Amino acid sequence: MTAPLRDIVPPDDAEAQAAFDDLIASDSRIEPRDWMPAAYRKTLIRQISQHAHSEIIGMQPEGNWISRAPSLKRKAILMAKVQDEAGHGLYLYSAAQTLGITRDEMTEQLIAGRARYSSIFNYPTPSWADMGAIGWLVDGAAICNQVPLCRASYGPYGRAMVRICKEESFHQRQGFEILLTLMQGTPAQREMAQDAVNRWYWPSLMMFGPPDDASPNSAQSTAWKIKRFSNDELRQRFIGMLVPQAEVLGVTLPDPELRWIEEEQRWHTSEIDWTEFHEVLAGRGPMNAVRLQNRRDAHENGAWVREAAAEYARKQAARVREVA
Ligand code: FAQ
Repeated sequence: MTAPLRDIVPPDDAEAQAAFDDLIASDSRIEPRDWMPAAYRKTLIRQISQHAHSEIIGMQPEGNWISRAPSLKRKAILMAKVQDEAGHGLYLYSAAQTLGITRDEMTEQLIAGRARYSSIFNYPTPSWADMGAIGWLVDGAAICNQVPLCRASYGPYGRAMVRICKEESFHQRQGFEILLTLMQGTPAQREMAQDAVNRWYWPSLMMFGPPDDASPNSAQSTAWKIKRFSNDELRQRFIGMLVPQAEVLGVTLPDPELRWIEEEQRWHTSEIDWTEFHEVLAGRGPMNAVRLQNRRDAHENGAWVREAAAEYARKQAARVREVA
C-alpha cells in the first residue's frame, strides 16, 4: 500500500502556494504529487467521495428493477447501466485515494452514516416507468452537472469524469427511450410515464444543490476551478434541455409556473421545496434508512471476499519471498 500523500507533502509555504496559484490561474491541472493547500485537498476529498458514494448508492433504485424488467433486452440494458454506475464509483474512489484518503475510510464514513451522497437516491422506484424517469431526468441532471467537471482543476477527477460523462450520456438516452416507448403505448402506460416524471422532476432539480445564495462551498470551489458554473446556472441549463425533450415525449413537466422570461434570459419556475431537500439531507427522506441498511448489509456480506483476497495476496507475497 502506498503511503498516504498527506504525510509526504511539504508544509504550506509562500513559494508552494504561489506555484499552486499559477497552475490554477493558467488553467493547468493539479496532479496528486503537486503541493496543494490543505483546504483544497479537503474540499476535493469531500466532493469526490460524495460523488463516489452517490454512484454506489445510486445502483439501488434501478437494481430494484433488474429482476422485473419487462423483456430480456430491457433487463440486459438495465444490468449494464447499473454496472456502469458501479464502475463510476470505483473510478471516483480511486481519484479520491490519490488525495490520501483510503477506500476503507470512505466506506466506513458511508456505512456509519457520516458521509453524504446525492439526495436523489433516497426516493423509491415503484414502477417500471421510474427506470425511464431516472435515465432521462437523473442521468440528464448528472450530465449537466458533470460535463463542466471534466475541466475540474484536479487532474484525476477531471479525467475520470470524461469517461463517466460518455456513459451517462448513453444512460440518459436509454431513459428517454423507455419513456418514449411508454408514451406511445396504452393510456395506462402513458399515465405511468407521466406519474414517474411527476415524482422525479423536482428531486432532479434539487440534485444541483442549494440556491447560489445558500451554497457555502461554491465561492471557494469556483475560485479553485473545481466548479465552473454555479448550482443555479446549471439548474437553469438543465431546465432548458428538458423543455424541448418533454415536448417530443409528450409529457408535462409538473410546474404550472414554468416559463421562459426573454428579457431576463432565464426560466421562471415555482419555488423548489427546499424543506424537503434539507429533510432528505438530514437522513429523513423516504428511502434513506433502506439505502444505508442495504449498503451496510452488502458490506458485511462481502467480508468473506475481502478476507479471501487478503489471504490470496498474503500467499502470493510469501511465494515471491520464497523464490527470492
Ligand atoms: N444531495 O455548498 P454546496 C449521478 C450538500 S451522480 C446531497 O452547494 P457543493 C449518477 C453539499 O455536499 C450524482 N447533498 O456544495 C447516477 C454540501 O454539504 P457539505 C452525484 C447535497 O459541493 C445516475 C451542502 O449540501 N453527483 O447522479 C446535494 O459546492 C443514475 C451545501 O451545498 C455529484 O456528486 C445533493 N443533491 O455543490 C448514478 C457531482 N447538493 O459537504 C446512478 C459532484 C448539495 O458541505 C443512477 N458534486 N449537497 O456538508 C458536485 O458537483 C457538488 O458537490 C454539488 C454540490 C453540486 C452536488
